[in-house]
Amino acid sequence: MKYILTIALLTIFSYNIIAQNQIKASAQRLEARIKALSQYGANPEGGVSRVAYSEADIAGRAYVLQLMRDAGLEVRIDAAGNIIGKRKGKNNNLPSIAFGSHIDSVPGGGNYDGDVGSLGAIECIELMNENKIVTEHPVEVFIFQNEEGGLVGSEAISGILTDEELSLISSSGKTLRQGMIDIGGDPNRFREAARKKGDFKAFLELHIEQGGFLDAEGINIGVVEGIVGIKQWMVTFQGKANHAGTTPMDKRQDAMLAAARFVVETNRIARSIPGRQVATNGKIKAEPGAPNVIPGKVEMTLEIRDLNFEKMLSVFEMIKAAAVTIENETGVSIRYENLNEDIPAVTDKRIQDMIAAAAKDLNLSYKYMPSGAGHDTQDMARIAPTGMVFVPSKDGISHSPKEYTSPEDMANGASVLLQTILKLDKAKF
Ligand code: HGY
Ligand code: MN
Ligand code: MN
Repeated sequence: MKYILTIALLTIFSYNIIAQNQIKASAQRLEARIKALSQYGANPEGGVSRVAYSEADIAGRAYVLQLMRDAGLEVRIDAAGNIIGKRKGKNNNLPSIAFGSHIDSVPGGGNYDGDVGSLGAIECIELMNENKIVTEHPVEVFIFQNEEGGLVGSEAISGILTDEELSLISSSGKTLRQGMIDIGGDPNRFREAARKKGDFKAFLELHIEQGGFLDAEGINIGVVEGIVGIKQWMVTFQGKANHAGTTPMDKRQDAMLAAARFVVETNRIARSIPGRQVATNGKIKAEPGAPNVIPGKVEMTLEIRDLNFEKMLSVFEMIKAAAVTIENETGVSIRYENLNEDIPAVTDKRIQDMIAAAAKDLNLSYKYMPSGAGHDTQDMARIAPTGMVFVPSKDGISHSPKEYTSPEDMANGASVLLQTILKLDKAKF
């Protein structure tokens, strides 16, 4: 009799293990929620312009906050304006397992960047509820504020946001200070949002790849090994406005000419050295901005990215050296103002391998790879071991209304995220 009972218990136990590591996220629920979220800031091209602190962002935040509440999370907005949902574990003295992403977008962006990781995190809570899973560790879902404007929310959580940064102007036209107030934070207390090393067992983020490797190779899951550093400057070209008709070509101090040559040099230098570094001039403003006036002043951004911070700085030095020639030949002065800096971050090898094992258990193909995009995870890596799960971006398109990830790929990512959380919950480290 005892023997039969043991076999019966073992069968139930092993069934439970098999069942638990085969839990599949709901592609339908994720698709419905991505569609619902995409209403907030929908643009005519089929994407979103849900820039941080805009009315659309505030409405989108209310939508995801309600989903979190409905999933039984204890939800709060921290002093920096991040949305945080907590689910108790069996032992709440243990550090949390944290996971999440962002829902703000770039101007003219897509419906998946950040949204897949945010809704995927909530999906994991739904799956825990449906499968009556209570983890040992408490878990926390994060929706970071203003990721696109410089990882602002995760900078606050990791304790590196500064008062000076609060005066920066965001894509919404508001200062970070005003934006933080508008989303329920308090710029006079934002430092209270900071969390310290040891608060989290780990931080995980599900995100679309935003590049084309997974899609081109037909691979389901990306195991992110590292995230590039990002450095951004505002470059000001100061020439002399003058009459476009009466000023001879050899008597001009044309700020637009200097800026145009700067763009060519940026591109040439970034391509001239081996490696994956990238450099971009993404935003430009010419003054006074009239067809019959030689531009006296141009403001243009420069952004450099690479997994190696020293290489980023050396590319910048090469561009500055080339700019001296431009100054001498155009009579236009060129100066640089730091805008934003995110250092490269490697993810935790143990967690990378948990993600790979989770994909394998779910019969999903996977590859280890770097991230060419910046993410909140690189800030969280300052205070916790981290892991990132990528899912394919169709044709590698992102930061565009044409951004697309299929419901099946979103669900695969959320299923892997849940299994990684459960593996972390049992892991001894
Ligand atoms: O710009 C980036 O890499 C990210 O999408 N914020
Ligand atoms: Mn993102
Ligand atoms: Mn982005």
